[in-house]
Amino acid sequence: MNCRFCKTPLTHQIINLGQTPLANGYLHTLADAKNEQRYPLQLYRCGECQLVQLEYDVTPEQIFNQHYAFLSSSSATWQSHCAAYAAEMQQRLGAKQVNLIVEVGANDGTLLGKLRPLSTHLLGIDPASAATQLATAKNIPVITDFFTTGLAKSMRAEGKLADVIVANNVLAHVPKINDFVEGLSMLLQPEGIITVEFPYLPNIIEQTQFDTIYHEHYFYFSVSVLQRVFARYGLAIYDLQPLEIHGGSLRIFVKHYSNASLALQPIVDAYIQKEQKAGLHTIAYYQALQDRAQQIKHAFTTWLQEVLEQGKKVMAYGAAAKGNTFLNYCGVNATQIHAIADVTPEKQGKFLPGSHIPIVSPEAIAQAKPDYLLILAWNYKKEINPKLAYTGAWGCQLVYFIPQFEVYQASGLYVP
Ligand code: DWN
Repeated sequence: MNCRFCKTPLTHQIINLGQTPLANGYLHTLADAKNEQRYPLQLYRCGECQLVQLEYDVTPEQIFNQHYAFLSSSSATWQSHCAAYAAEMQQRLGAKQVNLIVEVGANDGTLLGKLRPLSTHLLGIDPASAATQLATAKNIPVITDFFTTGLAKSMRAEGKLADVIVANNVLAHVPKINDFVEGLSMLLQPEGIITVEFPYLPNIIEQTQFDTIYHEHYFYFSVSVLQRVFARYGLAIYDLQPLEIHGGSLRIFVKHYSNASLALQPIVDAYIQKEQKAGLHTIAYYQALQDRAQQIKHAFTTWLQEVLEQGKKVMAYGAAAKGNTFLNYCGVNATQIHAIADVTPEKQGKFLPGSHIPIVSPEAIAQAKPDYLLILAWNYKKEINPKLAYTGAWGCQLVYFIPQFEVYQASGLYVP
């Protein structure tokens, strides 16, 4: 595979997570397992432009289709994150409404719905039809398709240039990054703003968040690399904000270089200097990730075997895509974890990809009374721990393995 940005052959493998099914490819029935495809999940760094990316391309059409299961509305944390984004943009845009806000990767319209007061027109673009149907039901105009330069050109020809383009948690999901960023540049008004959010690469490496690696995440970004990608299309990162969401993300703000109001904030250069000092441009920086992931795998599988031999019952909670990377890398299945609870109605009754663990509603927890709940949506700990406090009534313990092994008495008390 060649680098998707600069076309240099990829030679530096960072971590190999084996052959895994699509992390959001939930099975409707166990019979579907016979058709389940597995693909190489290997992370590489381009030795030329430093872009960190998957070595193998599962096509977006195979991922973002009518079966794509992620929904933005699935957690209160994400909903409040979207509300905070709307408040931030309100402050940056001022009281006057803009004409058009476009969200690429609009999913079910959760975020666009919160931006209604900021713009006279909204438009969502997303290829996942199950999600865009929910956006349409909220009276949000959507185009159920991939965002490309072709779509940007046709919108430009119709005079539909965007004052704001929201590309939060989508740039990392697009293998044709050059076409995508060129399209953003084409669609953006001369004075417009683009925002992009993504899990920040140093957090993934330094906190061993290897479960964030899955086939729909083609890229893992640093500020230094993204600045170069945007510069190729006359765009510049001029401001950024660190975010807690998804284990530690960044929100970057981008304008045309030619934009007279462009003012580079010191924080951008500070991050670039910090990345240089940490050595993100060196092989050594990434070297220990595979070992640390292996250590977490060993700790988890040893713990699981011990508690099962003691006759304990283990359930999981939070059927997140990242949880499937974790379970499949650890080789765990439904003979060990007999069910996973999840609040998302569209996931209940289905089965996890690879492990084939059945997904049940949270109500099933009180019936099963597990001794342990393995929390796979660890990035939502603050929301989940209080929600599961009731399981302390029968002594249940909440177990986390990423970013490190932690056990909580379900009443929220940390068990050292
Ligand atoms: O890039 C992406 C990020 C933004 O979100 C997508 N590729 C997919 C997704 O990542 P994820 O799959 O790791 O996170 P989710 O999809 O938000 O997974 C969380 C799961 O946990 C959902 O299925 C909902 C569930 N959940 C729950 O059952 N109880 C979540 C919370 C907070 C809860 O209290």
